[in-house]
Amino acid sequence: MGLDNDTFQQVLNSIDRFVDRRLIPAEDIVEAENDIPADIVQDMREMGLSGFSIPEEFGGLGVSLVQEVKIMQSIGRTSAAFRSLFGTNIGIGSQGIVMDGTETQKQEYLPRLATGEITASFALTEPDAGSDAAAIRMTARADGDDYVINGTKRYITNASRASIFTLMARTNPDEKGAAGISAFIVPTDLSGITVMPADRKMGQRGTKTHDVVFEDVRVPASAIIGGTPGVGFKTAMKVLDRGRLNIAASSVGAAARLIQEALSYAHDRKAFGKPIAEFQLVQAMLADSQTEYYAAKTMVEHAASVFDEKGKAIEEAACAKMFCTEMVGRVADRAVQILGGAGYMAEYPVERFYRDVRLSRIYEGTTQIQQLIIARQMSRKFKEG
Ligand code: COS
Repeated sequence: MGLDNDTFQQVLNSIDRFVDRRLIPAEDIVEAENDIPADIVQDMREMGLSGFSIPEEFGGLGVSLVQEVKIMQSIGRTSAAFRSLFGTNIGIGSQGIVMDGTETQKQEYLPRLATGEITASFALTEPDAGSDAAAIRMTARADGDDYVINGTKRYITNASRASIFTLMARTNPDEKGAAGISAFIVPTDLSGITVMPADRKMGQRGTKTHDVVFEDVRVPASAIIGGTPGVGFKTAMKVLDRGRLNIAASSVGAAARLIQEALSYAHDRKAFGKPIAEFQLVQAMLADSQTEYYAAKTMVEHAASVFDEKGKAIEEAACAKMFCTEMVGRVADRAVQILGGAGYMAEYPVERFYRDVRLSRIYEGTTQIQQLIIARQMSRKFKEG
């Protein structure tokens, strides 16, 4: 499964080089302009970044999940905006189609998602349904051979860049929970769809999230992912399990960058007549960060190997999401502390990373939701004996 080792190593090396030479030098522009320059968007497409998780038969690279988390660690070393641009194509926006789509749906959408010609956006969250995803209210009412969609989605990443939404809506109004939900592929240019202005956020400048309002949006029944109504919640959960490994891996990448920034500063900066890297209290912070980084890296790669082997890794993905995102929060905090006053200044990347990584503990399932998933899996296994 995935690419052979030599080919993969070449891909990873070229992504590493691209991150170092092209993306890291552009971080300040993204921060200042709150957008990614068009020439970099084009270069990212040409690198094949939109399609590495999409199977080869549909034009992607078809990497394994272990390989994917290594790529995401590399990309995690730079601004979250870059990952966010193609992240919905390789992750939560496309994977519902990859996992549960019909052959026709795969043929129609995956090749264009793989090249980055079109962008897919994942539309689950609503104003009154975040952690309790099964509480969504958006309706998709059957009308002849069509469904008519009404409601509002919230914090939808890439909504303004997307050509399609993979969207969860309630097709059975009598069923209040998960069983009444179906997943749809909805072209974003249909009449009745309004993408609201981009949200203003604490960090992650250059990423775009929006409310999206649906008023009597008509789609054919063939837009239901996999063709079967009532199983959309399960599709969403499977997609999120995989997506959580992506977030975990990019957190590991962000930690690597933060440790590098802190280490480099600690060797440059002198106090009391010597580099602060020679003081044991600074060394303790560096060592704690490196140890946690190593544990997180090992965990996410192992969780991905379980997914590759068994086709799912619900508990492992939740453990990795929780540990890696909490870890990078601590690493970012220590990096600011090591840089001292400089760490609070926008001139140094740790200030931006500190704000950017805060979201990791929230999106694609908060730490508390991961705890709930892990404990449920533990109890289920305990009861099964
Ligand atoms: N894979 C496959 N199926 C799954 C699944 C998974 N990971 N998790 C749940 N399901 C299935 C269950 O097996 C159940 O099916 P059956 O009724 O046939 O047994 C169904 O889905 C409902 O599951 P459950 O009862 O566990 O649903 P809950 O409403 O209790 O919700 C949580 C479960 C809390 C885990 C879910 O709402 C969640 O993940 N919330 C966070 C949402 C999130 O991450 N939002 C971020 C938005 S995207 S950026």
